[in-house]
Amino acid sequence: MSDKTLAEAAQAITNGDAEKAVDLAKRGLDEGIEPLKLLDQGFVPGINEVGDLFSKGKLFIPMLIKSATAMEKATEIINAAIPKGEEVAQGRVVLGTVQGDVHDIGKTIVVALFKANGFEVLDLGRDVPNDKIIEEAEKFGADVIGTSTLLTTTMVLQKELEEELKRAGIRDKYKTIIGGAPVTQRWADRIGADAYAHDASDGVKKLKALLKKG
Ligand code: B1M
Repeated sequence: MSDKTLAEAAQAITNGDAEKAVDLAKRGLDEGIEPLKLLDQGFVPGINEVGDLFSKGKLFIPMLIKSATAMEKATEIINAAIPKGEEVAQGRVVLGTVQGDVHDIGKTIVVALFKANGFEVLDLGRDVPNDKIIEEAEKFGADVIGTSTLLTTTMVLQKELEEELKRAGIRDKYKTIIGGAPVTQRWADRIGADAYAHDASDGVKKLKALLKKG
């Protein structure tokens, strides 16, 4: 039963059918499918297929937007179903998608999972300038600054954030974590970020490790 729901979830995204995606998100949760499984094995393969078709020129912007809307609506329901973490004060994280980039579906999943694991998270949203990220981190008393980017053209903003923190003399106050589809461990090493995470669960692991080191 649940395999059928997962396959249908992917299909609803490739069809750009928001109503169906919402129904399937609810149905999947009712069937007892774990929220992350529902995303990773249901909806995410659907949006990845859309991305592949788009890059091959077999699908165009209006359909990309329809599929993205369906994905956003389904993700909203599933994120809300991720169990809320106990306030165990694991640490404070400021997180956003870098300036010039409006992709936020993955970032929002990361935020939900960080919160579920007891981290206090300030979600700055998408298209956020680096100076705003730093200003908010200072005000929030963050331990960690996280950035997401899905565009190769905006990855450089993650590098510039490292540089801005150094210039301001506050790089040592924070740990930094980066993610997003084109981002790699190699990029993290190159720009001097403290951690890279390939998905939301990996992000939680990396965050815990970062804060343990002190
Ligand atoms: Co666009 N888009 N898009 N898009 N889009 C990509 C990224 C692209 C790869 C598609 C393609 O060509 N195959 C391509 C980028 C190419 C490149 O840079 N090399 C692309 C393009 C070109 C564009 C536009 C330029 C198109 C245009 O207008 N001509 C435009 C850019 C606008 C802008 O930002 N300035 C654009 C617009 C859009 C939409 C608005 C329609 C929509 C976004 C809606 C939204 O986010 N609210 C959209 C979508 C949906 C996609 C694809 C299809 C799917 C992205 C997604 O949501 N994935 C994407 C193709 C793809 O990636 N396969 C594509 C699902 C999500 C769960 O995964 O975001 O990777 P992801 O997040 C994961 C991990 O990466 C990680 O954990 C998450 C959960 O597991 N992670 C972190 C992410 N952030 C993290 C942070 C961490 C840790 C882990 O710590 C801080």
